[in-house]
Amino acid sequence: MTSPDTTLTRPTEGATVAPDVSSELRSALDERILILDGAMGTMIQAHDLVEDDYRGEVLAKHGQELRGNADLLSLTRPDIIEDIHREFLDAGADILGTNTFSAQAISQADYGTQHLVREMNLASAQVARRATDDFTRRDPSRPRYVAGAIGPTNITLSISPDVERPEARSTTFDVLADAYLEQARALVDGGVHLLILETSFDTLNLKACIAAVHRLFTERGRRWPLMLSMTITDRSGRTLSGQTPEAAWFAVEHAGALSVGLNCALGAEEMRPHLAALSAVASCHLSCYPNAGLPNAFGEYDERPEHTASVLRDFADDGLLNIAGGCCGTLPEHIRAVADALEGVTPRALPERRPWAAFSGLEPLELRPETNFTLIGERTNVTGSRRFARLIKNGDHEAALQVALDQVRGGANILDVNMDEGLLDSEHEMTRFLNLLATEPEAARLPVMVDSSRFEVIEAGLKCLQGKSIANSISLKEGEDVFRAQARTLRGLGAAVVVMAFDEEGQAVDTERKLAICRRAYRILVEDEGWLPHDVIFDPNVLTVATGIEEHDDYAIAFLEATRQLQEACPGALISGGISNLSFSFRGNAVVREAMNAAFLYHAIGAGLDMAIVNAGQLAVYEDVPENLRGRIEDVLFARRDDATERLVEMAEEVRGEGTRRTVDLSWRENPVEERLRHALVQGIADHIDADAEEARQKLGRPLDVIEGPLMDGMKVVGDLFGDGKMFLPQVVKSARVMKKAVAYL
Ligand code: THG
Repeated sequence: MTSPDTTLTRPTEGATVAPDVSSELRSALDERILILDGAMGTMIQAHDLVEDDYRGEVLAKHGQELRGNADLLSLTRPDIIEDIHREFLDAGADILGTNTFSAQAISQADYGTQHLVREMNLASAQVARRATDDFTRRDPSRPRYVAGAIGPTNITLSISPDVERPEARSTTFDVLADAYLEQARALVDGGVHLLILETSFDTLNLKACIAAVHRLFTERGRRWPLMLSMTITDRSGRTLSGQTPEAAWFAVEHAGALSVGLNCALGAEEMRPHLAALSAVASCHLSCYPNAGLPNAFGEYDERPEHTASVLRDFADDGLLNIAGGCCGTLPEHIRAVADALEGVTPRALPERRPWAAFSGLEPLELRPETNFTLIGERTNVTGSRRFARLIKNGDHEAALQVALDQVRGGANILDVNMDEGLLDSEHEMTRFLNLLATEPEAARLPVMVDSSRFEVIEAGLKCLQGKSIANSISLKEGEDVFRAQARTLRGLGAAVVVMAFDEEGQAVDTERKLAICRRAYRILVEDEGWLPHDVIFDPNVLTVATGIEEHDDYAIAFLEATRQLQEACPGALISGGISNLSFSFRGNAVVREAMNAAFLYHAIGAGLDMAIVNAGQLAVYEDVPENLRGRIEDVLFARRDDATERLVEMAEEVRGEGTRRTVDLSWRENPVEERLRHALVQGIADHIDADAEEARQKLGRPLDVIEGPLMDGMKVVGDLFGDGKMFLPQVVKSARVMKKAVAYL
């Protein structure tokens, strides 16, 4: 028995794979702004097609309604699709998008036509190629191209389909990637010249598509040029899944795309600030194909072609365009007007790639040269926090999320998440927690560092994150082959990587081995595997000092020295460390631990450390560590005396206490009001600021005297400490908050 569907002839034999046109396209893009076609949907609607048109012969007996499944028409009414393509070519389009926006198994499942995915894509590519080949033949001086169009699908990987269960997802990264792969494979077999991954409303979907396409490239031993196009859903300037255009760009930079840009949802006018934002960061070509304005009361697009064209012309004049066309509601007249308006206008010059690191969550995090220091919050770690471990084990996700929020509010720029615990299903917990984190906008702003000693857990974590994330960590522990394979997987997922100074021989403890291992890893990653240096983060192992074991005496020195030398040895790479490891031997004595961590961090930053995993929000200020304690700590750090550990242990007994957060040491409240204000500013304590400001006002007279007097004096201290590297930006931000509160009160 044959079902009607299988009577379709598989056009595989007739398939012609397109030649590689990347260099041709790149030189065309140097010369002029290339024109994309307009909307397929609107043009199809104008044909008033009925159910039978969608069914054709092959689906005559299909059990479900098919009207509205536009991509089927490439199989059942290729004549109409070819006519539409020709109208757009005639209007001046250089590049046609295939009629395949929803032609993957996930979207097609709605119509029960997922078995036709390959045929639909082959047929769509071929019908578009018939049109472009004809135009190119007639005017070889102006070749036309077919871009295989891949839409976002009807699911979103970053958002729960169930309001009751925010951690739930409709499908997985891998299932989505497989669907994209099937589609992309058929498109290239059908002869498309390039691929356009468009209307991206969730960058995690887009990353799954990029992973699929890269798999295809590996499979075929060649690349096809990629266009990426995101959709900013509304005037909020965010994608549907909440990302800014910059954050999205950093997350997909690894795709090596020919272009990135915006399409759909907005008219050209509304796109301007978002396109400008993208242009400021994207080092590839820039595209824009807006809707014909915003929909009117009837949901129709009625922006006049001249208007669309004049706005795009403005963009071009401002150096924001390399590729332009139209999305929903744009007709051949729009494309003609756009092509005319952009004729002869100089395209946007390809910018240099920034020479610094960038990560993202919902928002971007750039480590510009002037970036003081980057804090990675350590508390969302089941091995690093008994409390967090308990919350995860008990399934108290609300409170676990609050731990992340506390790190953010404490000044973390990145969140380290670790679920490595023998009794936990770490992959499952990582996935669940990261999915949950994505629903908390304040925490989801930040990039995530996925921390695990099991590579599968890292991979699982990265597949939940739409931003540019960091894998923590890999090493040469299991040799070079495993290292390379893991690095390739991470790169395919668009992650940056922490490399621990660890090799086949074990963990590096002295400066020479730390350097030698990092150098070797750098050679492999940057010189062989083509990693960007700033996607590589070296961790030269912060090891515990003051253990009473003599061999450990030089651990801090070795870390600092390795940090200093790595900057020259591995140019461009970043250096990080887990600071709290240093003080494990003083577990239970928070005052000493915080003081040790603060002093070590201060010296490590001085040595060139770029970022550190710390207990954000509980960082002591170096200058505030009492001088005698600081002296004894520095004796330990720099192995300045044989009895350094003993002397620190001795003092530790005297200062035993609970540390910054839990101690309610209110002795500073007894000082004169000017000093109290200074203390509050430096420490970022807002609790008493209103009362103190009031007291100062009564003492000094006018509110302005308080602001210009003790408050400004306090901020000057903050400024000086910051200038000397003794305070970090997050601490300064806290000070600024206190200042603001005082001023508001006054
Ligand atoms: N390098 C890299 N990643 C790392 C580390 C590193 N990840 C894990 C760790 N080291 C950094 N994170 C922490 C987290 C917590 C603590 C130390 C390092 C810590 N926790 C308290 C303790 O164990 O005493 C827990 C106290 C509590 O239960 O609240 O000190 O070096 N790349």
